[in-house]
Amino acid sequence: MESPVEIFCCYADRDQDLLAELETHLSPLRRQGVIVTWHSLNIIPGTNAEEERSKHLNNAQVILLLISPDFLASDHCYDQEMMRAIRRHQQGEAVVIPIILRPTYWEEAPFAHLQALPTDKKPVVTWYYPDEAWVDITRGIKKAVKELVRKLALPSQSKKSGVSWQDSSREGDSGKLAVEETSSFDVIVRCPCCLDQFYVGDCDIVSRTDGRLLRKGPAPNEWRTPRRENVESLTSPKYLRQLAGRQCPHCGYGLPFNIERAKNISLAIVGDTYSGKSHYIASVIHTLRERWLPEHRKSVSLTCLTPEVEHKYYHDVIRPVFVDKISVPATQPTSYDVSEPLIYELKFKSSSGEAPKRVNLLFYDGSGEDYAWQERMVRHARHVMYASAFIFLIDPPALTEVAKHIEEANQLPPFYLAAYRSGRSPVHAIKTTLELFERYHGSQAENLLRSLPVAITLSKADLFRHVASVAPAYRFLSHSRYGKSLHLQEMNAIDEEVRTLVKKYKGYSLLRLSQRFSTVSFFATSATGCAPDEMGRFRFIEPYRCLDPVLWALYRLGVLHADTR
Ligand SMILES: Nc1nc2c(ncn2[C@@H]2O[C@H](COP(=O)(O)OP(=O)(O)OP(=O)(O)O)[C@@H](O)[C@H]2O)c(=O)[nH]1
Ligand SMILES: [Mg+2]
Repeated sequence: MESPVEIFCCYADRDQDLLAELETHLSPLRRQGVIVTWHSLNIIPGTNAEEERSKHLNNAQVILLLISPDFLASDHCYDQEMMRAIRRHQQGEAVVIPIILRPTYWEEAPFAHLQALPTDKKPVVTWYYPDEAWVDITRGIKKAVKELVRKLALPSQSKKSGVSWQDSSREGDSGKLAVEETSSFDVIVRCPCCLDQFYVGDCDIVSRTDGRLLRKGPAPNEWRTPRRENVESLTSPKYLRQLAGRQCPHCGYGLPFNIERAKNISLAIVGDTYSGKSHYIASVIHTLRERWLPEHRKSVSLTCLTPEVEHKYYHDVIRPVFVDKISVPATQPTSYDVSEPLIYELKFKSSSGEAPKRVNLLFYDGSGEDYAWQERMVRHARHVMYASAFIFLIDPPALTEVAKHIEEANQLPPFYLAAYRSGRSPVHAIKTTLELFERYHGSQAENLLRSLPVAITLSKADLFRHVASVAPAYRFLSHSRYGKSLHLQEMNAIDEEVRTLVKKYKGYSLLRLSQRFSTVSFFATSATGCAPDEMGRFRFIEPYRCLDPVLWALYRLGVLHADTR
């Protein structure tokens, strides 16, 4: 909620003095911007009083009934305002709080069942120190407002989500890449590391130059709403000099600087051990930087928001594969509960002078063992449950018939195929993911899965060159063109090709499983372009089609336009 809660006060004319007292005691909440109050004395002479009154009565989120014998005796207060207020309360549109001003016989009134103030319903004027009664009332109102804000905050988050996706199915938008922003702030976000949700306003702000705490988040017993609603920007010179950033209030993870402004898109790259995940992620990053970005430099920029994670990934995977041309070892199953993803910001420049639109792409490189068992996945690879899209990698020789044909072709050293025989079905990792996703999301799972893009991807597509019966003319064995827009037709043709291939090699379980998804497409990619030798060395590194599943998912999520012709 951005605006203060509007409070309407119903009172009898004879209680004007007590209304003034109440107004005075509520002034701290008004100053904090938590509430605004309205009553008939606010009516400007010359305006239509009745219209004004009913407009505010119908809009207020909290309605105070100032109860006294005069209130109950007044037809206007009783029949018009009070009854209307109670109806709104019953319909869940407003919260009604009776405030007992003077001794009154109200036990049988229509509001008798509502929680009244002050505490113990002792009329204000009967308190020895009436100020104490007003303080008690102010506290009660603050508590009610806080509860109301808490209830309203979660649904309002989806309306405020930073990016509203374009209807990217429109034709004729070729040559454009775009996202649209509706509002500049998300108040509630999910930590990319521990994956818990939190209010951005609750975060500590720390210096990224010397680690100093610059501003502590509100304490648990503090009135948090103002800081949650008015998230402090980090663009002031004071913060910029310190490269200030926020920290997750749950796990202390240093959040990307744009956490509240960019939509986080988590591309879950899931596959069994040896399916090629690490080489694939390295190749996606390499291709994004070296091939895709140069084509779009005028309209998009790509920035790594996790330089330390990238540095380690560069050292462990990207440099060995792309510079030294050697294969990297299997990713070890993690013993940590949380894993830090690689995060890249895609910033779309705007020609109209508006603020640039941003999305963050999140990549988690997990071990195949962590995707093979629900018990491990739920601890070490929970990100799959919050995925924006899935890229399932299938190792072609995991399909028995493909392995047989490669063996017969006798072009690869035997050690190469031996490694594939993990004994698990080629669809094991997909099934485990699906089961956990359904278990976690319950009745929502079907709906979520309907809209989630799922790219079923044969990794190591270069291996098909060793299978004599695969025509070299297959499109997936050619390089992608990363022109101005996405070539959807070509992707659809590859989807057909790969489905036919999977059928030909009797990958029926994979085809059956694919029917569980509504937004699904088949791909074939090669992260390296060739297989490593016995020493793990590649003759050359020439990835192809690795970006296809990523770009397709971004298109399906409405981030990118496609050339649909
Ligand atoms: N022919 C070929 N081999 C590949 C390709 N990508 C990876 N490999 C080989 O496949 C093996 C497994 O690749 P990884 O990327 O380590 O597989 P992973 O899915 O990360 O495996 P885990 O980390 O154990 O879960 C390595 O020996 C790679 O050299 C490819 O595009 N083509
Ligand atoms: Mg790996």
